[in-house]
Amino acid sequence: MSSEIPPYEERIKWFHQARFGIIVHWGLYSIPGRGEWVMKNERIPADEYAQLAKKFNPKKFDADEWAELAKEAGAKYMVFTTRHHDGFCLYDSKVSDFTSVKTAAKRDFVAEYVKAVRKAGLKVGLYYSLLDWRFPGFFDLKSKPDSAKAMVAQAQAQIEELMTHYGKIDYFWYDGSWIPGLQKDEIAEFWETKGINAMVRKLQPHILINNRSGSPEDIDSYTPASKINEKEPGRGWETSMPIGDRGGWGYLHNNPNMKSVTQLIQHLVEAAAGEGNCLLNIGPKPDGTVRKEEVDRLRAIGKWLSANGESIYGSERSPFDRKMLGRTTAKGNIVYAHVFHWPKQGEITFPSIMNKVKSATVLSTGQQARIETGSSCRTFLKDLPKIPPDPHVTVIKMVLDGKPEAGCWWPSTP
Ligand code: JFZ
Repeated sequence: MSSEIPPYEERIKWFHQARFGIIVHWGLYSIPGRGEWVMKNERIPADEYAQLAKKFNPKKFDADEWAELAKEAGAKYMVFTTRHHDGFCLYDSKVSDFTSVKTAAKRDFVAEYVKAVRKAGLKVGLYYSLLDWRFPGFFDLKSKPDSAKAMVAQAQAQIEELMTHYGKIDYFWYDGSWIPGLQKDEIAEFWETKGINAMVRKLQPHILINNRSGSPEDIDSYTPASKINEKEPGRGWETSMPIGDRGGWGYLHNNPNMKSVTQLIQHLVEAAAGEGNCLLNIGPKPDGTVRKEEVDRLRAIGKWLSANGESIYGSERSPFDRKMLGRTTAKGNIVYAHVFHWPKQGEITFPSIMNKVKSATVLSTGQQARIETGSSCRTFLKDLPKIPPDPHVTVIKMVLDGKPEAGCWWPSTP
């Protein structure tokens, strides 16, 4: 591997093409099925929690199945929890005995995952939590500085292992950099983030790194509280969310509040409209299989993407914003209108398009709309079906005579 770090514009290319990824939360916490924060939320002592490792022997774990499912969903990359806040490694670590290799399973799940994801032709992402709840120093930095130091040393060593033992890694997804009692601007110094990331980039020059290590790095990765926030053009950003509700990313035994396929597709469209990515989470069962509710949704998204992916992968921003109607993306001279709320007349009005619209076609069916222009710079698409052609989100592809140009602010009527 060459040690030259390619420029940002080069490294970020695949990420902007991808638009859709799958993150997997899976580990010891999948056994109790009360979410990945169960250890802390229920104040389970570390030695008691560690007993779960004796039971963790997922015979049905099949990394190829995960990777094939992600591919079927139309995702272009995956991210996997190599180690969450509980400290349990799903891979072989020289600096810890609390791993899936040294306990009941005796397997390196990260190795299996990386191999399968690569085989499926997807980009490989690794999630790693810096913090580890087993270290008392995490909770009490001041009076237990040695424990805190040991936690930092562990993170540095384990990240080096992850970056050394599994071949090319495309995306490093940090999490858990916060420390009780430390301010945001003290985090990077505590973890020695600069040094770790320099090491990561030396070992993996092409890698993308997210912004959760106390340093902005390559990608803004966040979970929206309500609305999705776009970042400045060029910058890679990603909105991550579970398919279920906010109750947890790891397996939840009863999780009736799953997002609908339509909701999930709309999230993806919204991210794509802002030139960002949607990273959707699944929380497989303790035996390694993915629950039916998640499988069904991923397959439905994949079906939608196979008909409409042209408007999503590699999407650019379009200047014609119609939030009441849906969201638009663009690609060169083409604009894609994603209609969330199909009008009952089967007629759609677009204001402000200064270009000539050469054609307007329902992407999934090929049906052409009749195009009319009216006063006040309106473009009317007519003769469309009264019932939305796609039950989730219908995409209309408009070919313009040049780069999309918005203008003519109402009520001015040239
Ligand atoms: C973190 C974890 O604590 C959680 O268990 C899960 O792994 C998730 C993906 O990441 O939770 C966060 C951390 C940061 C934000 C949201 C959830 N954030 O900045 O919006």
